[in-house]
Amino acid sequence: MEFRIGASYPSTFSLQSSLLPPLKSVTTFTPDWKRRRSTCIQTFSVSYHNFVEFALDETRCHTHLTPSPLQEKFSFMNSKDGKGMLSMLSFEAAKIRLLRSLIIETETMQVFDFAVFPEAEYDVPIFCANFFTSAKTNIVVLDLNPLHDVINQHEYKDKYFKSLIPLGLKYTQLFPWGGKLTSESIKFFSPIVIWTKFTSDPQKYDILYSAFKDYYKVWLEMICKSVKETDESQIVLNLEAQHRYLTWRVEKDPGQGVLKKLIGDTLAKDLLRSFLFNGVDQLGSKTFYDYFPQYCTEEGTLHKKGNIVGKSFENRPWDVTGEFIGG
Ligand code: BLA
Repeated sequence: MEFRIGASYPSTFSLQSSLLPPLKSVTTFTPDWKRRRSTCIQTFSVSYHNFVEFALDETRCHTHLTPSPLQEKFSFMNSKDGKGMLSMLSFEAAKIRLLRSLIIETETMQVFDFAVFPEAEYDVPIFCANFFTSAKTNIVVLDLNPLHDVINQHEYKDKYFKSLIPLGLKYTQLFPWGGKLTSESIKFFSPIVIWTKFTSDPQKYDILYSAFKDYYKVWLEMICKSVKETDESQIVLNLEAQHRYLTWRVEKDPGQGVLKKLIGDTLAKDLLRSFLFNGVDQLGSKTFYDYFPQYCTEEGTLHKKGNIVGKSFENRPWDVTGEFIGG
């Protein structure tokens, strides 16, 4: 494998030397990531490294992947207590602005955050796999996050999701709806979103792996088939949609608290803005409050007008035909 995690980059430890201050907190591990991994995840029956390796191999069957400049800075990091590790990978390709992956492994949890962002000339959805695994529970979002409205409009939904409804049904029947979630999130989800929670179970991980592979394969087909947009106003809309998405996730990602505990506020913020949601500072200049004015009251920064933002959607708000039934 050409770009195995932590194996072929001379800069693998550059972040440690440049950003992680306390040397004593990183001496627990030898440079062999596989050995470190076996001590970290011995209690888990899933390894998300297989997921990312599948995705990279599959992508390489279609296109040439070039390491992203981000790889220099973001490749490997230890947690503050020296007991956890974060492995990062990032690439670019034709039609793909950024493919990036974060795997966190500690004694008590594993996290997989994998996303692929198309160039603005393509209105293809953002591929999104977001899995949190602890001894007690698994929190899963797997989706092709739409760039444009799939709730009130049919055009974009028909273009990308109509043919995928049967695939979505196959997996959403196996993975029941995960219950209430931050209500704005639903606008970033597609009719085939897998949003679920389950307790640890090797069989479930097999199904999740299979869902991941199927979803990724259809996403790759989409990006391969997509035709470059030449209408500047449409490109601007795609760009704004991506920026809005990044702005949402950088601000509201429920993993922020965990990340801050693991690596501290400053590194967590840098990881979020510069790596995970890279582009938030470059693709647009609107702020979180421009996109989500309903949050102004929550933060108390503006007048007390607007919605109370909370959790909604107890049940799956899409019917079996992919029609939105969430009100
Ligand atoms: C919980 N993660 C969640 C939830 C969602 C997502 C919907 C349920 C709770 C909620 O909605 O507030 C994921 N939400 C998404 C995604 C989108 C979205 C993918 O809007 C895309 C548009 N998650 C991570 C990382 C960690 C992590 C890096 O991405 C940890 C380091 C953890 N996610 C995590 C945890 C919870 C969670 C701990 C539970 C938090 C809670 O219940 O409050």
